[in-house]
Amino acid sequence: MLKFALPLATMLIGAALPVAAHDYTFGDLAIIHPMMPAPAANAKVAGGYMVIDNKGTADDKLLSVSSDIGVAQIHKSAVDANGMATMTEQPEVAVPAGQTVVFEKGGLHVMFMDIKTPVKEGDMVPVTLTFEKAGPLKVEFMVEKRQTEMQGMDHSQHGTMTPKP
Ligand SMILES: [Cu+2]
Repeated sequence: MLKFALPLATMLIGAALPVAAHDYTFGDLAIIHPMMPAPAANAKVAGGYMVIDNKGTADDKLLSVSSDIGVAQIHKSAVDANGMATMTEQPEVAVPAGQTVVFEKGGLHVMFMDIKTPVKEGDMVPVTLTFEKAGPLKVEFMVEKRQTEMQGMDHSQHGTMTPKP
């Protein structure tokens, strides 16, 4: 019986992973549910989202993000006075003491570009988040089901974007 029960249990755990929330705690910082919607086949860009919770009494700053799958940058989406959607690279993101910073569609996000290693739903993508005080923290972005066309439009303009040095 055990011979058959073990693979079944493994399969069930494997199936449950992609929908499970996950988070990381490093001292006073919590990185909650870092994820990216699965990019379209052959797409070279993807957005990454998460919540950063600073439970401490000292301010910190997210200075950079990096990943082996390609180029990673911190971006912020906004709509300008003319109603045009814009995206700008952020040199840093303040994570003040006692506050929560949300990376979400239409706002702050991690931008993965020039993706060289294909990613698909269910993958866990290692990403290093480097903070001014907390230092480099390693997390994994969970690749989730691809979102609607709105999500694709959100990042379509990145197709021709070249990363700055
Ligand atoms: Cu972006």
